[in-house]
Amino acid sequence: MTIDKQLVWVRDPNEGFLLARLQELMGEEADVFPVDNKYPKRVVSFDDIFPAGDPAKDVDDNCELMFLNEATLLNNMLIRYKKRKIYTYVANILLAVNPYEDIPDMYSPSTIKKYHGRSLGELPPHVFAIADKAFRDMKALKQSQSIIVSGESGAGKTESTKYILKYLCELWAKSAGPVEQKILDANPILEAFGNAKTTRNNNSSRFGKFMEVHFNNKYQVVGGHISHYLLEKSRICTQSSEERNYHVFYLLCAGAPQELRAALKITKPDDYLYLKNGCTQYFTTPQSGKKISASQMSKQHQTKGGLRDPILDDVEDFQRLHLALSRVGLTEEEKRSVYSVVAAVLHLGNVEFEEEGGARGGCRVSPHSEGELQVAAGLLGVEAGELRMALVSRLMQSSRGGMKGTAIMVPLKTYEAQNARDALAKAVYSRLFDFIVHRINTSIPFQASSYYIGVLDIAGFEYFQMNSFEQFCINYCNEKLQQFFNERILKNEQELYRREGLHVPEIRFVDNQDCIDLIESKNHGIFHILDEESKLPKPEFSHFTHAIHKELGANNSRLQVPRASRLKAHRTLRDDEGFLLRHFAGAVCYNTQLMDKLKENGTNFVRCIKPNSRMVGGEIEGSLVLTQLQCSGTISVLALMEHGYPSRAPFNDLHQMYNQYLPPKLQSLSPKVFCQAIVHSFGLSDKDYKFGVTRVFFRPGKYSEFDTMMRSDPENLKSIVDAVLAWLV
Ligand code: AOV
Ligand code: MG
Repeated sequence: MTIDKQLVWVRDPNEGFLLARLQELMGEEADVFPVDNKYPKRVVSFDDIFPAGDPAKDVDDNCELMFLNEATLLNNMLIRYKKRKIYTYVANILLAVNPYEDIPDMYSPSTIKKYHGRSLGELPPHVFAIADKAFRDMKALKQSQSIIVSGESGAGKTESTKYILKYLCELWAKSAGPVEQKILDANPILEAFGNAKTTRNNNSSRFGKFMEVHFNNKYQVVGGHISHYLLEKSRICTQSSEERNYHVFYLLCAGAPQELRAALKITKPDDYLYLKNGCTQYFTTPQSGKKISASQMSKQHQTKGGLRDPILDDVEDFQRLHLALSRVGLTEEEKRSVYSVVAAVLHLGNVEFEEEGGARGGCRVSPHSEGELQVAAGLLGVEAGELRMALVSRLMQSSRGGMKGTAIMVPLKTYEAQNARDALAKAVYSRLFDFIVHRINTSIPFQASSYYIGVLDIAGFEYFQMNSFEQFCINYCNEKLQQFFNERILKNEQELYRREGLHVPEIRFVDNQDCIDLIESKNHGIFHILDEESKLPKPEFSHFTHAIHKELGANNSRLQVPRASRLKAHRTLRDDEGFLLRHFAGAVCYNTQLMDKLKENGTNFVRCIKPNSRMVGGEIEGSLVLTQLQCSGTISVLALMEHGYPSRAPFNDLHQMYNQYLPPKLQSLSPKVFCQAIVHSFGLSDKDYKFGVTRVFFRPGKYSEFDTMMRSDPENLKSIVDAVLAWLV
């Protein structure tokens, strides 16, 4: 059948969607001509064709699109990105596309002021608007709030988190007082010790954090607290090629003053085995954000060879770290101790072992690294002899008849001593990280807090060529967070509509509960099997993998045996070498005191999107963005919002919030009648709101119109009051 040549979006594997004209409909498919004639005409299934609306028009809230579907959502984001509008909403959820460049005035003090006290949707979408909403919800609902920032590695979570904290601290501080400054100072410190360059992000957070800003009953900032999760420890000893260890090691080697480096016996990064896998790649300076030329760098501090980065200013970053450590209250002596521990880890990494020979079959510290051992022991404040013994032998307690017997020293083989050394380095560094977070927390003054706003920023979903236990944990966290999002936004929302009798059509979404069960189920989850394996006298990779497939493999669509053909991005694995878990974001311990917190609080979501894999500004790849939108559940939310009511307020709350603006005569109405009266009189169309059993619901964007009117000039209010009075009569 030939039809009117309607403009449509058709799915395309590279671009996400292509604009095309419908040519002919044939059964389940249609013949289409892409508008851009560099693409050939094609036959496309109806499932992959979406109505286009006006493809040149962009909107702030995707729910305002004339046709609401994944193609129009993607198009809206792409055309906005090209205009440097990086933010959009899907109802109350903020989508933030990483601009990879500074956008003038985007986060300036004047922009902060502009967003103060304004409802979501009054001004262009912004991360500040979400921070302001969290604050206003905290006040109105008298409930602590969480802002959950998610997205894959490099999508912009940490930067967004910093802007949210900046907004909260700058706007509601009594004055620019000590609490706010300390919360802001925490970031360069945490990043120096907990961030590193990976192939996906030059300043990748290798730990998760939940930063709380506490408020008193007058809603002024009175305190702060940081919780941290899952620091990646393997990085301390090894990094993949093109990746680096934690920033602080390079700051110390290349940025610290000569006197300090001499005292710590620190030379250049290339001299340390733990830093050997450094990269040559270009990357922006993580902390100062400033680019400098190689010639600007002090020659004396430049690092050589594979580790040199022409635009990284280690000197300036070291100074920033030093200052921030002072500001959170570390004395000169304490700072010296912190640097000593960092240096000790490097020296420890250079301690090598060799077979001792003889009947005992043990090993000894190689004579050429004896000096390193001495320095490491000195910096850690332990006896070199004790450290040596601890590295090359293991204490074993014999037992007889349940009684403890004599302790004997068992010599270790070379590879065992290497493992012991690495385990010690990891333990020392991660304790140092704990200490630093603890010190930051104790330095933040804390008065009686009534509520808080917590911002969650965890390491994003990731997969590398080699994915270890730590990627598994990171991805598991992301999986849990996705489940929370599904629950809060998709399940609970639909349940609420049902309870309140709104008759909104049901939306299906990808439920990831089965994936979570696969990991954490008590008797046969992956964690359980791992736990069992670790209790065996001789745990083995192949045995563990076999157990996983045997216990869980049959008929489990989430679990697969990796095959070289399927694992383009992965190393080729033999069947006994691993397993492939299909995460929500594609085929590739959590703290429960956190999940509970999130469940208690009001939630606000920021979904960060990575625009391209080259990490450059101005470039956006449709299919990459589309995959992230699909995986993050955003498309499902869009479907829900096509008929849904994202803003809602209990009658009592609305009554409390607005009765101060209305004359006493109206204030005495019961909350429900009060709400009915003002909503009816306000002039919203019937489609824009619905009355449930306990609350009133608004279509996307409508509550903000309503709120703005209610709080705006008296003339508006007067006309509303007149209309209410007329309605009541
Ligand atoms: P992530 O936190 O989501 O990744 P980041 O917040 O570290 O990602 O962002 C990565 C890089 O993108 C930053 O270092 C900046 O160069 C740039 N960037 C991000 N947001 C902005 C912005 N709003 N304006 C300008 N540049 C930005 V990870 O921690 O790897 O999961 O684990
Ligand atoms: Mg990060």
